[in-house]
Amino acid sequence: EKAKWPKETVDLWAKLSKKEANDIDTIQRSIVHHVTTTLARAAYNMDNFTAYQAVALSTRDRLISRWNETQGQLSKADPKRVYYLSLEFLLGRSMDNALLNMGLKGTYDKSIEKLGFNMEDVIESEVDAALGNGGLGRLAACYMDSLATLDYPAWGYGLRYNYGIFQQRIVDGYQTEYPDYWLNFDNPWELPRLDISIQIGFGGHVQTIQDEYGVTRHNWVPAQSVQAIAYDVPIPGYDTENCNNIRLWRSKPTRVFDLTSFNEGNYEKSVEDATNAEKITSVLYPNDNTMAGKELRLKQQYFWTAASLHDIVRRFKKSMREWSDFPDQVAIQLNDTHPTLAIVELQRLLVDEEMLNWDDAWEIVTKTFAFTNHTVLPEAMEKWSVPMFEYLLPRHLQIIFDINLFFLQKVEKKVPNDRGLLNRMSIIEEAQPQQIRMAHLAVVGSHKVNGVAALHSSLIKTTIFKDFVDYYGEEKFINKTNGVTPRRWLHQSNPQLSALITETLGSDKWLKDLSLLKGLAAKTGDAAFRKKWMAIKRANKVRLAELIKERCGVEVSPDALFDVQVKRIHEYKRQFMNILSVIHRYRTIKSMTAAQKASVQPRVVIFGGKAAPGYYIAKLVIKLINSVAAVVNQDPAVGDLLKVVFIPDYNVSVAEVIVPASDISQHISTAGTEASGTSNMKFVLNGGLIIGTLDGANVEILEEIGEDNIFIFGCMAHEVEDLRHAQRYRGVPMDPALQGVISAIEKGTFEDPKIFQPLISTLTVGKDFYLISADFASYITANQQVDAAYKKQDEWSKKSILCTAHMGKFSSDRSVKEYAEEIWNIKPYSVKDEGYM
Ligand code: KOT
Repeated sequence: EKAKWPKETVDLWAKLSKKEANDIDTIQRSIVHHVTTTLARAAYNMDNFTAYQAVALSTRDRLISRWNETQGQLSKADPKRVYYLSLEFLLGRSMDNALLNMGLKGTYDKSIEKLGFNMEDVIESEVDAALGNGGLGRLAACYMDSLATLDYPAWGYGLRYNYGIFQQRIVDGYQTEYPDYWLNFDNPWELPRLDISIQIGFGGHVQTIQDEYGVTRHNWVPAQSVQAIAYDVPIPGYDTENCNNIRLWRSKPTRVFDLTSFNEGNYEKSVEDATNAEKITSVLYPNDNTMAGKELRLKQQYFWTAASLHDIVRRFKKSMREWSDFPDQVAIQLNDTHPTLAIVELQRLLVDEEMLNWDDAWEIVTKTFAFTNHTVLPEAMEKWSVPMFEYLLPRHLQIIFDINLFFLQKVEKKVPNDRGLLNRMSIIEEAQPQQIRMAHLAVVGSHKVNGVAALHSSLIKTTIFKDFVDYYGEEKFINKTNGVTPRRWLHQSNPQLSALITETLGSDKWLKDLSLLKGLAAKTGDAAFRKKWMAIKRANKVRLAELIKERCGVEVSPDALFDVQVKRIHEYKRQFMNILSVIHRYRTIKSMTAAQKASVQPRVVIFGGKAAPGYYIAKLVIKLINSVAAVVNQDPAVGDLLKVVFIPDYNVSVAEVIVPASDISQHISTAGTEASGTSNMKFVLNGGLIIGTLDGANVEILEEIGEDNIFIFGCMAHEVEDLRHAQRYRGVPMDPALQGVISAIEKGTFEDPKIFQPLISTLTVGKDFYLISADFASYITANQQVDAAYKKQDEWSKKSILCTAHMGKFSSDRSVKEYAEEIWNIKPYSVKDEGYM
């Protein structure tokens, strides 16, 4: 104990644990030290990867100092914290981000340059942390950046998957999946906390007992248990000493359990149990916006929520407060329904283990939790079959049935004699077998429910949660429009533009107050500024052209219009409609005379994105894109007027190259299907224009940047139902241009047309669920407007500047502040720089 140490020992510790200095000499020494000791390499025998490892370790030392200081000061002050529970954290690379956020990038640049390395090459050696599918996981990462930057006391909780989202390679035009071996080399961005280990039970039975006061108590006796081991990932804020934490859990066999079988001589069983335990955190489910319904996924969800809650409760108990104070110390945000079991687990801990009565416990639970909904797609709604659930979590099932019973009793009291209503609102769906509706459970167990863009938040109130709005009232259902972090998505990914903005605005304050970008609007009339602005865009396009050459083997001109659609491949996102319009463009060019061709705006159409491995139609879309690319790119009649590329293995670090280089990007989901979208924000922030439907956050982007700076087309959300009906029952014919395109595919213009028949079938009149035919004509027109606008480069450059200037709203700082003030009721706590660990 420190208190017992003599003064000289205390002083010695204080002296030696002073933070590292950050001058070039100290940093160079720390890098070389890591090369020669930690990595055991000779300083003269190094490649870029070794340099990366050493720089990463040196950066990590500085991160850990801040992390320690922050967590130490927060433990003492013990303010209310928010816990962000997410099955996905799509962090991407860490080194560049950590150096920029800690203000050390410049010094490290110089330090390693003198050691014979170039920072950009070294950065390229880092593998992405890809523990997420797409928008939902990347949103969690942006929110962690903003929470730390704004000094909010916040922890993320997730799973440490051995394999993140699969690697995509294109073989003969088809997607093939390869495992993501991201942990093959040591991961310097995590701190293993082997001392923090929690037992998690599964299966077994429930004992019912009368306690000494005659009260019925339930005691769950699990049949198996696994260990959860903590791995901590430091998240440094930008321009602050604060450094938050994401705690990721890894599953390990329980030693006790393992040894029982082993000692009984049943070695095979002991090894099998061990393997089954490790399986829980072995792989991220690769489905975006669909529910797989697999037992292992349910195990992941319980393993993660139980470990996290145990940790949160243990931390709360250290403060010796009353249980009723729990919601004043703890806010828990549920990132979609994936962590909804946390609601049930907290109720179980309070009632079964802490002996609170049901109602008091339930009040604590509902005051603690809030729930974010990210999708209205029916195939994404989580439901768990009751028999499977009962087998894994028998006590939790009882609690869910009780929560449902008490809830439906209250509904019945408010609205008597409405069986239909009770059926619709029940947490249990009466199917064969019965199903647990996780979204209903999440709504009932939370005090606030939010959607992720204005349109989406109002849609959920009239569709999936309508009955709940009638019952609870409007105030429980709110909007929190998504945002993105300008640190990664402008400052880091587009350093030249960031520098120009800082120079123009006279300071870099905009990086923490994005509304300041509006100061750029005054510069649209400044021809010299416009020239600089467009030169940076061109440099970014040159860089992307190099990546395309390297990954696709296709040469593209940086003077063409770069047209980008990068996101998960899904029918509702309509990459299919995009490639159909590209075929239309190809056919149009082919039919032109040389004179006509002279006025065509050259375009490079860039696709990227992964399809869920079991999503047949989505994978066919990838094949079609590659087949079209193969024909178009080698057609001398087209030349540079049209190029098509599919960039394989789209991920965060590839996005950092693509986003700053886009002239126009496509956000063209059927209205009402894309909850928000977040890449739309990143593109516009980087001065890229967008073409899109009135869907998700596009609606609010239009509001901010004005209709002159965005290309909107297609039907509106409220028209979708009628259009589908008309198509189905009044046989509205297919759009003629679309018909022409389909005929071209069927004639074999792009490989054997048989391959694409299942795709084409989705457009059959009456079956075109995503309304490609209904929107096709207006889509083609909007694309022509893009071409015409791009030809007027001066006007285009003004639009581009105004796009960036008006994106202030879409910083994740704004989103996070709203959550903190309107849902979590937490306040910033700024760590004091005391210079000691
Ligand atoms: C659903 C189930 C499993 C995995 C992911 C999902 C999911 C992802 N649901 N919604 N999303 C996306 O979330 C983003 C962040 O809010 C939105 O911008 C996007 O529109 C959603 O599709």
